[in-house]
Amino acid sequence: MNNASHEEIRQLFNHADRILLASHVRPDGDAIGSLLGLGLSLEDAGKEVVMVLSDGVTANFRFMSGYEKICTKVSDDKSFDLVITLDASDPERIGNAIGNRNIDLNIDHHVTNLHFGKHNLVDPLATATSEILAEHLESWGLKFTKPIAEALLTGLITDTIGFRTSNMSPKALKLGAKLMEAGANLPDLYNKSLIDRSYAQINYWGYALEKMERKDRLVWTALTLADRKMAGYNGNDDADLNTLLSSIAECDVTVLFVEQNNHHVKVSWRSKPGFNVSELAFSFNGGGHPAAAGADIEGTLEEVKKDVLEKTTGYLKKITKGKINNGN
Ligand SMILES: [Mn+2]
Repeated sequence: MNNASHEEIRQLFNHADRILLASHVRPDGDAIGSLLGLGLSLEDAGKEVVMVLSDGVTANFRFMSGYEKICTKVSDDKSFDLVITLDASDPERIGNAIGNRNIDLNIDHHVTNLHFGKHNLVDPLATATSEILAEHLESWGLKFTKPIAEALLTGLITDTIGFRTSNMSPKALKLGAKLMEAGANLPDLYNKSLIDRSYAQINYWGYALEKMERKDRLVWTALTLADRKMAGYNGNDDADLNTLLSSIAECDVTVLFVEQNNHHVKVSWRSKPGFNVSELAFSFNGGGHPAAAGADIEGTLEEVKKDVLEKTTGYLKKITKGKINNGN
């Protein structure tokens, strides 16, 4: 599956006036950062740009300049010369934000990406979609300004949880430095995107932590709709509880169930090095990275929990057995 050349991408941008950009549901820092990074740079190049996220910008990322330009839906009768998705491994991840438009350019770093665009730029070695943009924006004829550098550095910081995920590379660190040189303030963005939390968010964690369970080296818990209501938490995301769960030393894999409206559950897996939870997510039509993956699964919380825990336990048994057989 071939990637588009940088010259091809430059030509796509040159020949388009009206450009639609979208990223995934329950947006994280990289979804918002890559969307704003590319969107604002195309706007600076004189293009008419529409940026869309079907869930909008979560409250904790509203420090990013230009976020208010992001809308939640584009009317079906509006036409565009170019439709771009960012940080989405699968068109379903975009939600209903762009209707059934064809996707011209798919820029992403998930190893499970389905290469669904007419043109694709997928780099699974990149730590973030924002990293791909930081590396190539200039070769596409676009420029960095301070807000663009801030958006991309936020994406890089959040997807690497502060430059510490196992896929971290010298290249990502160098591109981080390049973004700092373009005006982004690392400590400030680090604090705003990874450290600052709301009272409701921590309170929401409390409900899930009370229910946390453990079997061998597997830990799991759930955030229910009732918990969300009681804690007064506004988002439908994991409230970054995954970061806390993955810090538990005694486990290899953690699973978090986030109950959504309309009979479906968002499931996310986190794993230690040596495990690949993206395979598990993929088997539930989800996707992600070896150490962090997720899927949206139809069913009640109890049904989904049973199915997911069964498959995850089976996967862990298979891997552990393989490790023993290999003598390591
Ligand atoms: Mn990402």
